[in-house]
Amino acid sequence: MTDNSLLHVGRPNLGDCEKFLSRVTDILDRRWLSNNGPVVQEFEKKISEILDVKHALAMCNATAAIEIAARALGMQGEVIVPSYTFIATAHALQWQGITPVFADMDPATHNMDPAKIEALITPRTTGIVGVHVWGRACDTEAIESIAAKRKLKVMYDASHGFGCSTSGRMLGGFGSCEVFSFHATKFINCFEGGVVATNDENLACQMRMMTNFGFTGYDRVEYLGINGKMNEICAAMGLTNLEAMDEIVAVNRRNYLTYCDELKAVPGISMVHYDPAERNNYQYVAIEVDPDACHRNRDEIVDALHAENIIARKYFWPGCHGMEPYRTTQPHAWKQLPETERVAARVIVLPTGQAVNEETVQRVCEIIRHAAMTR
Ligand code: T4K
Repeated sequence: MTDNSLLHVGRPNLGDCEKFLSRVTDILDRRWLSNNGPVVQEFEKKISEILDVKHALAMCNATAAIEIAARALGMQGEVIVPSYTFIATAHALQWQGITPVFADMDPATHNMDPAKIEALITPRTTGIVGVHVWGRACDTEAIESIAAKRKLKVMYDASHGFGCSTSGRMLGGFGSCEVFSFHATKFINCFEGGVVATNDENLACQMRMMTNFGFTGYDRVEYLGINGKMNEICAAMGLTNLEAMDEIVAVNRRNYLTYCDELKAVPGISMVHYDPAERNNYQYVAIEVDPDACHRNRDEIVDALHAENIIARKYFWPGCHGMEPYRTTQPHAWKQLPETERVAARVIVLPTGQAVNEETVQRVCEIIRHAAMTR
């Protein structure tokens, strides 16, 4: 797992380690380690400024944050989500006793296709959770217009989308709230962490209390709460990494452009592109393998990469609907998800971030080119 000869997808990006360690020393000196400490407050303030939202609530991870947000929004019964997402989106809902109902993707964007949503709405539907896959915004306008018409709640799993924009507006302020992940593998990490961003004062207040057992005062509990708090060390890591945000984007962008250049002439391989007119974090380099145009299929190319110690990933294959418990509880879901089934079997996510330089990208692409063009 920690073998440095392996090139992983998701190698953490790091800011100035000395700065982080000095923050840790301050935390230890202060003996204030958790429960809305000063570093968490500073982290929340920075995040709300970057996202241009009124409230940013730091939490222990994005999965717990989705659970808290869904519960605070009163989501229950059925909620529509894409199947093409990390399993946490669906699990967070199911863990709250909510049935995730899977909508198919638009193959052009890898995001939930709004045209597929209405047919899935039943009297039990209470909400929609959109996901900004790879940090590319899902169609917030279409989703929110369906939700308004059908009186549904909307929130977004923006786990991939920190620092990204749509139509020039930062992700974070759409729907009732948006949840970001600051897991080790994300563009900016807190070791583990999540943030809920919202402009809704009441919702923010309620989620803040729920994150701290429902306490509203020393001896007063007003909500069924949970412990969803972020600790001071995680916030210190987040603050330190935020200071390196521009540098990390520049490295990711350079890697992405090198991948684009190196792979552009390989038959059957296409890049998932980022719109240069938007702000992007370029944290995911995803390619699609067209088995009809390429000598090898996706799995064979991944095997070729793994054989050379490059641990490329098949995110998010086979889609949530193909994983338990949904595979058993919703055995016919796949019939409504032809694009998810097709595209999920084609995608490879390649290594990027600070652990990867142009030379490494060239080596990865040479292996792909060789595998794709020979039999
Ligand atoms: N919603 C979406 C759309 C998400 O993508 C995620 C998380 C969530 C919700 C939930 O967010 P959190 O609750 O985690 O905040 C990894 C991450 O664990 C997961 O957070 C992330 N999505 C997902 C896309 O990737 P796995 O199952 O692939 O993890 P694993 O252990 O295989 O690690 C991925 C790669 O990263 C490995 O090749 C090794 C490398 N790695 C990992 C860690 C932790 C390192 O090099 N260093 C490290 O410290 O899920």
